[in-house]
This record gives sequence, C-alpha cells and structure tokens, in this order.
Amino acid sequence: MANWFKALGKTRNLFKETLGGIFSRDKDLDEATLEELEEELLAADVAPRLAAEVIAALDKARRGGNRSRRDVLKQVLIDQLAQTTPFTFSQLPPNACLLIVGVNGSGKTTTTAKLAHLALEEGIDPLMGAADTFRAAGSDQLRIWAEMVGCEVVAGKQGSDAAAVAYDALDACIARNRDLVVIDTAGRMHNKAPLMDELKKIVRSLNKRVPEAPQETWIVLDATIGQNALMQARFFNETIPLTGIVITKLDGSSKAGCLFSIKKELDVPIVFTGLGERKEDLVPFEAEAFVDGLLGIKDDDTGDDN
Ligand SMILES: Nc1nc2c(ncn2[C@@H]2O[C@H](COP(=O)(O)OP(=O)(O)OP(=O)(O)O)[C@@H](O)[C@H]2O)c(=O)[nH]1
Ligand SMILES: [Mg+2]
Repeated sequence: MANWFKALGKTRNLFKETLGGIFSRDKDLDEATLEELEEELLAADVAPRLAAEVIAALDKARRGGNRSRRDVLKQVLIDQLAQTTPFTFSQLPPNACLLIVGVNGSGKTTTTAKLAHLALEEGIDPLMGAADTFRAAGSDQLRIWAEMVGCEVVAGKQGSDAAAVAYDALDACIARNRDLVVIDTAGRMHNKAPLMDELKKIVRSLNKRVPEAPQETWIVLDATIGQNALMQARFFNETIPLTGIVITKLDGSSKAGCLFSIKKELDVPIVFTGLGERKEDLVPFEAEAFVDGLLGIKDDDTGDDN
C-alpha cells in the first residue's frame, strides 16, 4: 500500500501555503478572501478554469451550504480528475506493446522498469525494449534495472536506429511469447521537430510488425515542473496520440496544480504515479488519495474544517 500521504508531504506544503486561507479558522471566507484565493491558485499553476470552479463551489458553500469548506474543495478537485476504472495489465491483448515517451529526465527509464516490476507482480510476463539508442548509458541503465526487477531486455547498439530496436523488441515479445513489451525511448524535447519525427518513425515501425501496436502510448511527466508539463503533453499528443499519463516525482516539491489542467485538457487517464525512486514506488493513480494527500486529509479525519 503506497503511502500517498507521506510522499505528498513537500507538495502539500507548497499547496497549503496557497490554501492556508481556506483552512484558517479565524479568516472568514468573504468575497475578498475568495478573490485573494483565486489569485493564489493561479500562482500555484492551477488552470484559470479550475480556479474559477473552485471559487464558485466555495462561494456556493459559503452562501448557505452546510458542508465543510474542505469537503467542498475535495469534491471539486476529485471531480476535475474524473478518473475512470484503474488500469490493469491483464486488460491488454496478448503480446501487447506499451511505448514510453517524454522529455529528457522525466523518469521514462525508471518508469519502464517499475512497470515491468508491477506487471510481474500481476502475473504478467513482460519484456523490456531499450530504444533509447541516443546515449550508451540509455540501455545500460535499463539493463541494471532489468536485473533488479528480473526482466529481460532487448537492446540495440548506441547510435543504432531506435525504430529498428523497437521493432526487434516487439518481434522478440511475439517470438518468446511474452504477454507484454514495455519500450523505453530517448528523452526528446517536445519542440524539436526531428526528434518528434523519430517518434512517429518508431510508431510506424511497430505498426509494421503488428498493425495495432503500440496499444498503449504513455507520456511520463515530471510533476515538479508545473505548467510546462502541460505544454509537453500537448505537443506529444499532437505527434502520436497518447493513451495514458504517468506522473513522476510527486514525492518531490511538485507543482500539483498542473495535474488538474493536464487531465482536463487532454482527457487522457492518469494511469500511474511515481512516489519515489525504488522499484516499488510506482503506484496506480488514485484521485481521492492524491487529493487527500494534497489537502492534508488523513484516513481517520473527521472532515471538519481546520
Ligand atoms: N523522487 C523521485 N525520483 C524519480 C521518480 N521517477 C524517476 N526519478 C528519478 O529521476 C531521475 C531521472 O530518471 P530516468 O528514469 O533516468 O529519466 P529518463 O526520462 O529516462 O531520462 P532520459 O533518458 O535522460 O531522458 C532519476 O534519478 C530517477 O531516480 C519519482 O517518482 N520520484
Ligand atoms: Mg532514460
């Protein structure tokens, strides 16, 4: 069981500075406070539309609703994340292909290995593809992880064609009758056209082996960078349609407001969350646990304003 509450400590501190006004007893939730709060929400990278919705809900509660302010806020935030059923590896077809993409350093390689670990725990037999051929260290890093999680890797030489390695990895998945291949790719800046074209080439190459592959394409986003993550997700989604979002480093001082805007704009599910650097630290995203962690609500809380 992941400790969301502990992992979100630093994020919560950032968020609480913003939301202090809502929670302090001696501060009446008058119109001036609401206005002040809206500005603070915007400063914390909460999208304008969401900030407006939060304020409207609090205003409504203030005008006569008897629910606690915190419950109102919690519900607005959970509704924004509108999560569907949790992802399971067993819902994938046989020899499924999961492509991992994102900008430099967002946590792709680590996440690829953590996903293989989770798949193994679910009784799924995975393979990993090291299609980061850009740096020699790219596939070495995945090999080290592979030993830790007990999963085979298909890798190419440094400088070789990433699309060819991706193809080989999927081919090996089929030949070795594995349930799933998770393919790690090189970090690429979302605004560099040649790099984004390489991503399209990887997808075309996978298509050649299996027309439906990749069945899943997940972007790995670093939660600590805030609103820029939205920009990245937007560019990647325009290049190759994304089917999932993995948010890493929520255990750092993340600017969690960006999660709400990304989810809202892309309407792609947030599938997993990185809460630390160990192999066990990737957990399915849970909207309520996330919002509780953010607002400082513990399981045994009564929900009273404080
Ligand atoms: N605290 C924390 N650190 C993480 C998390 N996920 C990844 N990291 C760290 O982030 C750093 C970068 O992770 P990588 O997996 O190498 O990132 P990458 O996207 O593969 O990087 P490039 O291949 O260079 O683009 C490493 O030090 C990881 O340990 C997380 O959820 N929490
Ligand atoms: Mg990497």
